[in-house]
Amino acid sequence: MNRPRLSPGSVPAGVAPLGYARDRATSGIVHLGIGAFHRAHQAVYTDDALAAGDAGWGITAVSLRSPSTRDALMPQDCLYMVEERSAAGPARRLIGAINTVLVAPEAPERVIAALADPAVHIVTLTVTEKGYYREPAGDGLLFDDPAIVHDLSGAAPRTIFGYLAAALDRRQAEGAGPLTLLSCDNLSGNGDLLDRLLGAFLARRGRPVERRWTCPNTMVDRIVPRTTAADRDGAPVDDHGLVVTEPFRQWVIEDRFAGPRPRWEVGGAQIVADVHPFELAKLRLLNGSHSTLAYVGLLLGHTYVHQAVADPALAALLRRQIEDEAMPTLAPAAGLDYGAYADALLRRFDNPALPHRLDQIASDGSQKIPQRWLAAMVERDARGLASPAYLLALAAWIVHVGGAAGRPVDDPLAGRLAAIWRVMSGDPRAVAAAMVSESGVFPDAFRNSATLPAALAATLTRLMDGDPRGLIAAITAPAPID
Ligand code: CS2
Repeated sequence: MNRPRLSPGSVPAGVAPLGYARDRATSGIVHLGIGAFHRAHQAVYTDDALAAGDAGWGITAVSLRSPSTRDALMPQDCLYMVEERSAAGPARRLIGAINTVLVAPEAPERVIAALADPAVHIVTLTVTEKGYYREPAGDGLLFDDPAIVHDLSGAAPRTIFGYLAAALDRRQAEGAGPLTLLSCDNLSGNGDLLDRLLGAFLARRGRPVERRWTCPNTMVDRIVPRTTAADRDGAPVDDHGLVVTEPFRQWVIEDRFAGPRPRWEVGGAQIVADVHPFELAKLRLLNGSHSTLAYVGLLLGHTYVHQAVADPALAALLRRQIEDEAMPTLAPAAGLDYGAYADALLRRFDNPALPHRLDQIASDGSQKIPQRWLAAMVERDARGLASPAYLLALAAWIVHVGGAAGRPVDDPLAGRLAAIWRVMSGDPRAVAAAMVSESGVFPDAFRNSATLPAALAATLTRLMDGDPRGLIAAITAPAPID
């Protein structure tokens, strides 16, 4: 296909242009972990603020691993399109908020210099759950992880902690202003967690640095599947940075900035006193449902989210999980209608115009399920409540990490999880027990529960009997009326 490469001079008709003149010389924000999500979320809110006249807030984006995003974006002046997909057809918009992309392993010093630049006031992060090197079952820093050991040695950093520590040192030495560190990952209390883990890293390093940063909690939401070659081929211009997403987006940020910030609220961001209820609802209702659709959906032979929610059995299971098991763990909060939220998210999942692969969501489950399912399960257990839908999802996760379908398991703990299956020779009761006690994923309250480990073993045994639909039907059958 002979189409021009996206550039300032080749923006096709029908693509909403930038609403401001770019100044790529100044960045007020450094973003760690440039991927599709950041480009479809925080960069869009920043673009809105730039268009509203908040100059100087461009983004220096950092890839902590691969050069691919830099190689895609730099030849097109870091311009790219966001394509919103719905039944109404695609809506495309140009984004110019990213000034430059650095590849950390190639130029660690440039990354530290960017973070230490006095013009930078905010560091945003989307490094995925595993980028925080936390113990999944607890919240401590994985001091034994080779990357953390490496960063503690003072060599050129590899993790967010090494980079942030080096930047804080330099900012202190050079008298730069305070920093707001904004975690935008799907973790419970993401800002507090970042603060705690960074504090643990700095304490272990043994060299104090003056505390001149804040870590507000945030809730981020937008469904952004990985861009495919077909997506790129369907665009009106050759855009190597294209991201496809849904029309919906939400960003709730705790009002605890250390210094100035762009007016992200002009793009719809909510700046609030307490993010916790928003974050819990999002993790337990949206992300928790996503993970259930992923593991149970793959087991039932589905490929995409929209197919999985169209399967009546799976839809019934999901309703059970959302309404009967997750929602009762959410305390009433002003301005939050959980029923309406759940209905809206089921409509968002049912979006065939935006195919979202279940195996993408299934990745890194060991890092995701503690805050998506296990926290709610142990809370229910403490109140004497059973969680059959969650248990089935959890059993499906265990089947998934056993590699049953011959699919590669994409998870930092894949080796450990596969070893549990091997050592236990696939015996469901033994596998369930060892997953709970040895995987490092389950919190103490789960491991020590008088009911949960046994209930999980029973559910896994029934699931492996080979009739998942029968098991779903048994769980979702309406209660007999007597
Ligand atoms: C998904 C999330 O991949 C996953 O695990 O659950 O990325 C989800 O699409 C976003 O959190 C939506 O905001």
